[in-house]
Amino acid sequence: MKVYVFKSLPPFLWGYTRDIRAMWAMEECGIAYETVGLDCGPNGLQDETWYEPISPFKQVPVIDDNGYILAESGAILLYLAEKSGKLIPKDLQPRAQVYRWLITSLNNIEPFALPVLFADLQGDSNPHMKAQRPWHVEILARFLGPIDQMLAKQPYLTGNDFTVADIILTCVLRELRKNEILPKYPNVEKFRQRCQERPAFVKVLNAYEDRLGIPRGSAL
Ligand SMILES: N[C@@H](CCC(=O)N[C@@H](CS)C(=O)NCC(=O)O)C(=O)O
Repeated sequence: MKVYVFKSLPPFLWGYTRDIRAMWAMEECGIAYETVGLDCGPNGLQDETWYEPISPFKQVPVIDDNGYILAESGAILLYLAEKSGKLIPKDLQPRAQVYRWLITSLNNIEPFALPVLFADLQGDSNPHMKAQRPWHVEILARFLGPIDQMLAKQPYLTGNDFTVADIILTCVLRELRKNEILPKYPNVEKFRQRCQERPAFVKVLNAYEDRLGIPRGSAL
């Protein structure tokens, strides 16, 4: 399988990009893959016209499974899990809980985590984002508080088994990994660390840093 990923990035984006999600899931599912590297220019990937038939929005990640093209990190992870029969239960009801937590991560948490990250990265140069930061942090509390209580009782989002929903939530939480928010939710932070200690994540992050030509640990 091919996966379209970044091979160059400005430093402020190191470790935040969504190509990590796809590669991490492929490693966990035991799917052999080769990467196709793209350079992130001043306009992101928007000038890469050749890439438009593969990704209409000109974004990564995209996978190419023997000519079958799929974009969107959440859809890609569900496809990889269902194709391999790993990281997702077989029965409908427990499987639907994986959909639920994957969608919660992308649809409830990430829409507020990302503006906080942008506020932190852009600082005074973006007063609009900076002014909205406290409100975004307040909304995040609505989600992270109950998840913290849940993760006090179980290691992963749906219980004892690691699933693709845990990959997505970990990567969304990584958008907050350098600010003051996660230490307020110790079980959430322990969950993030636990997931990041998995050999598949460590392998993917090392390869990510090597591909970008940046020092080991700089995208962690
Ligand atoms: N909802 C999409 C978002 C993809 C996305 O925003 N990718 C970013 C990197 S993390 C990208 O390719 N940016 C380059 C650009 O937009 O020009 C997903 O989850 O896959």
